[in-house]
Amino acid sequence: MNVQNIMTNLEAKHPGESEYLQAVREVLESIEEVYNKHPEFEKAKIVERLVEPDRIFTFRVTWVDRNGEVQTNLGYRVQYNAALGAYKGGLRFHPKVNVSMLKFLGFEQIFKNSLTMLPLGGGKGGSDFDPVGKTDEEIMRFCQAFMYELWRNIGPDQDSPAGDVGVGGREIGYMYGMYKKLAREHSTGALTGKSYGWGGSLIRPEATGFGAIYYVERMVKEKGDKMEGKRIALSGFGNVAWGAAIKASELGAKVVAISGPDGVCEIADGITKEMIDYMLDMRASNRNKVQDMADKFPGKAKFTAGKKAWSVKCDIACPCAFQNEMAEEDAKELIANGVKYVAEVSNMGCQPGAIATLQGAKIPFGPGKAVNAGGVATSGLEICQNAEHRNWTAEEVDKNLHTIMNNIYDMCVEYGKQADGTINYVKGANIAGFMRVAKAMLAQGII
Ligand code: 2IT
Repeated sequence: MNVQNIMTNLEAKHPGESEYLQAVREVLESIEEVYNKHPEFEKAKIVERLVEPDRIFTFRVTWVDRNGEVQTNLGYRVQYNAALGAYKGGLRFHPKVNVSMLKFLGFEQIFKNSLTMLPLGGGKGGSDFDPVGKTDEEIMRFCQAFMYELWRNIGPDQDSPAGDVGVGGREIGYMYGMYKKLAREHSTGALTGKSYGWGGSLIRPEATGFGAIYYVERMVKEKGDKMEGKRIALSGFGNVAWGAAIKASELGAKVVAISGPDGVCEIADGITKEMIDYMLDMRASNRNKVQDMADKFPGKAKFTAGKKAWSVKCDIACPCAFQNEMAEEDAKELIANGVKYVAEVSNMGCQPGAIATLQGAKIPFGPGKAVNAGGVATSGLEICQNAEHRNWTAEEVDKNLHTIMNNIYDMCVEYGKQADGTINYVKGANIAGFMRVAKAMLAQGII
C-alpha cells in the first residue's frame, strides 16, 4: 500500500468529503508499515475494500411541526463493514450531518468496535434534523418518521443503531417504539441505548464517559501519576461529558470546565453532584446553551461567551463534543497552560495539527476510537442481555466495561510502544483495531 496513491484516488472519487478523507488518512498512515509486511493483505486488496462502505441508505424523512407545517429532512444509514459482526454504531441528529460526516464516523466505528473484542461490525447513521428548539412532540414525530423508513434495514443480527450527538435515551425510546410496532419483534438489540426496564442496560448512559475515564486513569498511571486532584477540562455538556464528570469526580479529580456552542463555564472549585445532575436538564431542554449552568449556579460556574474549554488551565483535557473541536492553536494554548494528558472522547475531536503538536510536545494523547469505545462496548453488552432475556446488575456491566477498557488500553500499548519507550496511542489503536478486521476479511474471502 502507498498511502499517498490511495488518498489521491479517494480524493478524486469523493471530492469535498473532508472528514471522511481525514479519518481514512489517519488510519492508513498508522497502519502502512505493518500492512506492507503482509503481502496477503495487499493481494486481497484489504484497504481498497475497507475504505468503501458496504452500502449507504439515503432517505427522505417527512414530518409535521408544531405549527402544522410539513418539514422534510434527509436520513442516512451507512453500513460500513460487517467482517466482525452485524453493523453497529450510533445515529447523529445535527444540521451539519452529511455523507462525509457519517462515512468518517462509520469508518472510525469499524476499528473502535474491533478494539472492544466483541462481535460488532461498523456502521453509522443519522439526519440533518436539528433538535435545538424543538418540542418533545416534534422530536417524537421526527423519530417515528425516521424509523418508519429505516426499520427494514436494521435488526439485532443485521444492523443495530444507538445514540450519538443529538440522540439520547428519549430519542431511542421513540425510535424503538416505532420499530417494535412495525417489525413486531420485542425486547431485542435492534437498537441499543434503550432505557432500563424495557431492554436497556444499566450503565449504558454512563458508559462512554466511564470508559473514557478508565482509559485516562491508565494513561495517568503509566506515568506513575494519579487521578486524585487532577484538574480536568471537558468540552460539551451532553451525555459523554456527563458520564466523564461523574467518574472523574468519583476518582477525586476536579472537573474545572464544561462548554457549549455558546462558550465555556469555568468551575474553579470543581463540578458538584448538583451541577452534574443539572447537565441532564440542560440536555432535555433542547436549548444547547452552557450559559444555563452559570445562571443556575452563579457563584460556582463562570460563563465566558465565545471561548472554548481549552482556554481553561487544566492537567487533563478531554474533548467530549464534536469532531475537530480542538485545533492546533488550542493544543498550543493547553501546552502553554501546563496540560499533562489529552484524551479524545468525541470521535476525531482533535484536528491533525493538534495531535501532531501534542505528540511533538510528548504529551500523552489518547485517540477517540480507543478512549470512547466504552459506549459501543456497553451497547454490545446490552445486545447480550437482550439475547439472553436477562438484565445484568450495574456492578456486572461496569465490571465488564472496565475489563474491556483495560484490554483496549493494553492493546494500544502493545501495538503503540515506540523505540524510545514512549507510547503512540494513535498508532496502537489503529493497528490493533485494523489487524482483527483485516484477518477476518481475509478469512472470509473476496466478497
Ligand atoms: O460513537 C459511538 O461509538 C457511539 N455513538 C455509540 C455507538 C453504539 O452503537 O453504541
